[in-house]
Amino acid sequence: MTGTDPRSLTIVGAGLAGALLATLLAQRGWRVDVFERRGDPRLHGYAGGRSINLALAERGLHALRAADAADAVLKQAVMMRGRMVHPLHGQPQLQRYGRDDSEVIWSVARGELNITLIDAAEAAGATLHFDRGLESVDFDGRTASYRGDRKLHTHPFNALLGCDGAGSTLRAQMAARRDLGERTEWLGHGYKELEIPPARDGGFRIEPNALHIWPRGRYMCIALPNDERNFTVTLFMALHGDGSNDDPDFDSVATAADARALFERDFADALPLIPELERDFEANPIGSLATLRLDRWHLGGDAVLLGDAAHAMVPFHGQGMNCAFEDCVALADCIKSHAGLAEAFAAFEAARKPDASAIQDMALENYIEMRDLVDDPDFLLQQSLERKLQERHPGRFIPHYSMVTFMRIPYSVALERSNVQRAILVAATRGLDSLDGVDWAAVDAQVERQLTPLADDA
Ligand code: FAD
Ligand code: 8R5
Repeated sequence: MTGTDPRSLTIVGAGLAGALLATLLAQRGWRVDVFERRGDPRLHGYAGGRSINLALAERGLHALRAADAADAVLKQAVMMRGRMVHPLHGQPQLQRYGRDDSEVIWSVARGELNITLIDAAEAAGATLHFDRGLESVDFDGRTASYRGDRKLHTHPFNALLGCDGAGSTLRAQMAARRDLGERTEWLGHGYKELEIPPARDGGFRIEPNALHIWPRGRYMCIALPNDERNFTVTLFMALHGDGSNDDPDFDSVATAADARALFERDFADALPLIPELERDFEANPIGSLATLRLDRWHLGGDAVLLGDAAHAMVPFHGQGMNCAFEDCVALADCIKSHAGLAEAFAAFEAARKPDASAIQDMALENYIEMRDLVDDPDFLLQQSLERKLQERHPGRFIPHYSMVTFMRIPYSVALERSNVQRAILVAATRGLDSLDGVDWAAVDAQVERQLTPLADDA
């Protein structure tokens, strides 16, 4: 056991961030202990059991490359080239995310990904302690107590790195020492997971290489492919009605029969794909959605938070894990380049807080885009102009989605540039129904004036 050895670090949580951070730090010569509340997923299967998949993009992939884990993860991933938009009436249409198959996102199974990262952490020399849930921290005595095997286990620490997710116990323990300025902004919408199983012949029932979206205005369904040839469908809608419209909500769609009626009316092409709709709807809980903001992520050199524990976000940009992975690389770099941990944690917080806040805001905005705009003619015209301007101004005008998903420029820079670009797109297409009437000279001049070129390696 490492304890107060100044070359040792204690990570709380062996989820996605914890396991990756353990790998990066162990590779750099730190003695790393990781305490995880759940059992070892390699022995007991992944907690929850359901196959949940996540979209992995360039930021996350880059971090996995740093831990030499990218190839193992991509081997089990399904490529998603774009959004397959399923309108209420008419045929589904693929909207590509990028210019070609080098600009895609990847659907990965959370359980397999976590296991790959836990293996990498152990191979790099980290020590994992499963069935050990952090319960309390004595910052003065520099010990932490973990519950497991029906006992409390107390271990000394040099510093605690909080990767224990949105409901972080370490965050609560830090907050008891010092006000972290914590706010939770509830979205007021929830989600429910359903499943499209493989076809009778064992293949995929719908296009596998896409992220499917059924946009319905103020609510939607999405589906991500799994390498087992099934899809995880997620229904997002308001928790409660506000009386201003007839939209469904989780109060009024409460029973399995209500869910069937909703799908018959609004998701008719998806309904025959979900044979266990009733069972899924009754068995799976309603997930909640919120943005968590903190003023402070660290307590001197004693403890620091990262990933969901520091900045949980709504899921609509598919960036929670990608951002958490980017945090891991940033924190490992700060620890390497600063003499003391207090300085390292402060530098990490200063560098990453504006970026976390930017992706939190962009994730909220992307709900509107996904549920409402993806089949809106004005929005589609703005998107086609966005692509034209990318061709006309390479390295200068870069589509919003690409900056977030295919590049590693800071999220805060992506947000700032997206706002400038959106104003240009909206103004240039106002009143038009095709790009024929665009005043190219004026638009080109605006682009040149308002946007600086980005470096090639951004
Ligand atoms: P987690 O992965 O949640 O890990 C926290 C770990 O800490 C867990 O292992 C937990 O058991 C452990 N723990 C908790 N409390 C304690 C304690 N007291 N002591 C010890 N251990 C503890 N992000 C994307 O980028 N793309 C997506 O497509 C995407 N899809 C998602 C789909 C779903 C259904 C959900 C719920 C989230 C999705 N996300 C996605 C977000 C992503 O899952 C999170 O942002 C990411 O997992 C954050 O990593 P983390 O390590 O901070 O937290
Ligand atoms: N997370 C995602 C995107 C953006 C897709 C696009 C959106 C489910 C709980 Cl809602 C969502 C995206 O703009 O076309 N990329 O990846 C993942 C998403 O939801 C995940 C699966 C989810 C939390 C439930």
